Amino acid sequence: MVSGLALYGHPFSSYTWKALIPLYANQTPFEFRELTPGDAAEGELHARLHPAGKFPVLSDGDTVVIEATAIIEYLAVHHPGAAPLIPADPGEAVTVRMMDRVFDNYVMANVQRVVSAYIADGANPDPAEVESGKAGLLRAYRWLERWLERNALPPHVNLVTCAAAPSLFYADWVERIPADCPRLAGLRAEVLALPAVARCVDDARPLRHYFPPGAPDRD
Ligand SMILES: N[C@@H](CCC(=O)N[C@@H](CS)C(=O)NCC(=O)O)C(=O)O
Repeated sequence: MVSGLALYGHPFSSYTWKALIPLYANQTPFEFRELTPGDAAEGELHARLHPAGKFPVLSDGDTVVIEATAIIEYLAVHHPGAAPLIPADPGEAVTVRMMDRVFDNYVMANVQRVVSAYIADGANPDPAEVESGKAGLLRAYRWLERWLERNALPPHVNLVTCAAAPSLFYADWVERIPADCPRLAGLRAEVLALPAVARCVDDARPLRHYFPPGAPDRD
């Protein structure tokens, strides 16, 4: 067990970014425990920390927090900083939590569906999985475009930004945000410009060749 705050994850992992963004935004001191197959941290992850060996995982002394959303909620309560990760207003907090679920369940999940098909067979990914994932992304894009007609994200890091930034970053690589979703494309550009997000993007830049469907030459 590490004393103090430690985050287990990988610099190319979208959900690791989701937990890193609030830590960077609030300049919270922590140790990053990068997971490498076969190393001690990875062994600990599978043996003890996570029921499915997934990451990120936050440890804070004897406390272990899994699930990126719960990590952000935990940071908001126990390690608050300048960026208000969860709005103080209960009504606004409901919206923020709802949108966090939208980005995880309907954007990131569809990215993972396509990526998993390429991990299973890079040369011949299951076309049904790829098509379903891409169709799901387009549905989510159009829903988000309509939501953005009446709503906006705050110009600082909060729970929604943490979910939106990595999911939109990778989603656009899998299925480009179409021209009829200009608000969503604008939101992607805005969140990627936040310093905490740009740091994650830059740190992962040397690893792009690992992106299973192939990374485009942009961003
Ligand atoms: N619901 C989890 C999802 C975490 C997740 O899917 N993490 C991926 C990395 S981005 C992972 O652990 N992949 C390795 C695996 O599934 O074994 C969360 O929000 O933390």
